[in-house]
Amino acid sequence: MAYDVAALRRDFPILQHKVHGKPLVYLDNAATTQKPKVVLDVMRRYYEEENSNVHRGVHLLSETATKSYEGARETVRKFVNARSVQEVVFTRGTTEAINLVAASFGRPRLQKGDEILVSAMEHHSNIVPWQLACEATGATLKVVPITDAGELDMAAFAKLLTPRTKVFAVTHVSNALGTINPVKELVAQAHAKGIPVLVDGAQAVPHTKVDVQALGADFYAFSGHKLYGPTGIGALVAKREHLEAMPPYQGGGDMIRSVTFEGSTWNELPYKFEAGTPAIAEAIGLAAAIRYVEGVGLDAIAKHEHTLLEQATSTVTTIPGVRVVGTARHKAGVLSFTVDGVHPHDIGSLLDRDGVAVRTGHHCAQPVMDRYGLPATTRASFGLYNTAAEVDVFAASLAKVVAMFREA
Ligand code: C6P
Repeated sequence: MAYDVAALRRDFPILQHKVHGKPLVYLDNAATTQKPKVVLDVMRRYYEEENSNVHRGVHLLSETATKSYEGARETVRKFVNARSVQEVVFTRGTTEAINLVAASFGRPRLQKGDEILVSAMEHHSNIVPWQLACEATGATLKVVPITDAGELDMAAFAKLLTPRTKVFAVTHVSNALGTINPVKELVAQAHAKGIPVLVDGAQAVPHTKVDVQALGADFYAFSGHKLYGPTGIGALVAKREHLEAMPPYQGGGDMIRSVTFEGSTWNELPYKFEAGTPAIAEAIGLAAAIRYVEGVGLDAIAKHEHTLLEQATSTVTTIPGVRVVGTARHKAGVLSFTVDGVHPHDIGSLLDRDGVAVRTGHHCAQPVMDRYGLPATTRASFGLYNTAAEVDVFAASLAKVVAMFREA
């Protein structure tokens, strides 16, 4: 079946809105995606018809809410092909998932002389939690360098895997460069030396089919809001043997088996890691988003976004002074660029006047900017509902902005 982008756009109410009197051209999908009506409807219906706390009540509403919440977990499990629902921990998002692993898996295993290995293209969420773990334990953070094109330096990576390395944490897809990393190969190399691997999948799950068993990752983290789902929900998918060995991350209701003042014992997986009332409506919304994305088809989405990326790359590079940052062989729908003599914030503000939403700045990846000696870039990122006509509007607006600065 042909990819019917016009029909898909009708599923997203916000895309019918105008900004500054112009049709919205939303190219900030790497920051967060818009939500289809099915996600909004399912959350509204939950609050109107099922709202109740989960795992607690014997009354019908609580049982219904629990069923929906646990059903959402099964949807996530199937989506990434985890072995069991016990390996799917709901979190607030990627950031919380990585903090959980750094705190509960990292810290107890680390001591002075140990190393955590990350890459030079990580989001701050996959750097700072590890820095905190290093500070607390005396371990050291090591960094796999990247090439000028924005690919991992595989030779350096191989050398940096040593008996001191206790965890390798790497992004599946870079939010600042668009690079798709060869995760399966990275995991295989790390595992060959007995090193567990955390994969930050925040930018991967919306654009590519993820099979955690095939990848072999020990931990896989992602956020719902980049996957056309709500904010405040995401998942840590982790091998059961790790989760069993790890202490709880937070204490509170639902994560305990028994509590006395002398001590407490922990609930079974995955509840041991879900303290307090969870984001119930959001989990249900995430499941609806997953069903929606699967209905469209991840392969079709990836192909569509790749076409837009190629169109955008070839068009903007004809504009004088435009330089693409991140030219890896395998890229998701992220186009970061600079324009000689024009600050990205000026570009972003002027594009906005034409209705074009892009992100400017360091994209929460300051070390990437440092690697290329840049303070910031402009980033256009594509989603399943973007069109070739929108790419033309973006490119024409950018050409106008650049011409304006040239004349000034
Ligand atoms: N990147 C961007 O504009 P949270 O905030 O927990 O949902 O996701 C954090 C995160 C982790 N890893 C990667 C690769 C990411 O891209 C992000 C979020 C957004 O690029 C917001 S900073």
